[in-house]
Amino acid sequence: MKTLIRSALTLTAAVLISVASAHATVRTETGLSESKVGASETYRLNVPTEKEIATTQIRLVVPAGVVISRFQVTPGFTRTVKKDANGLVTEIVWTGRVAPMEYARFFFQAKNPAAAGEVVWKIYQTYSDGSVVAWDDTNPAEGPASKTTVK
Ligand SMILES: [Cu+2]
Repeated sequence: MKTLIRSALTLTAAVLISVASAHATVRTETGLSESKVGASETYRLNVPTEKEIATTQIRLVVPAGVVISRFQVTPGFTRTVKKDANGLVTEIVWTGRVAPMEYARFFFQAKNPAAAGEVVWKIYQTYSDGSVVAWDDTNPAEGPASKTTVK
């Protein structure tokens, strides 16, 4: 009986850990955290809903030096972009619904920075109650920013 309780607790802990680590991330389309200097890359923004209410909006701040060229169609979502004076996309907002236990993926093409370094993707996830989860390293333990090593 004791063993049974202990293994049940271990299982619960494992489930909690795996849920907690399902952060909003940007990776290459094949799931990598690295890419090449100056290359055209397809990136994948992955956003899991981690509360018992739906995600309603996702905002991505485009890192300096990254030039976004094209978006894959994402059914069920509308997209707005902010551009700078040179017409470069600086920010993207997707509005739609990601229900509890679901995740959404947004693919886009971009040109990497011309110099090697770490690209930091800041993601802001809004829930239906208006709460916003910041994946921007403000609190690295709770909301780490996603990074791509460009080399
Ligand atoms: Cu998470």
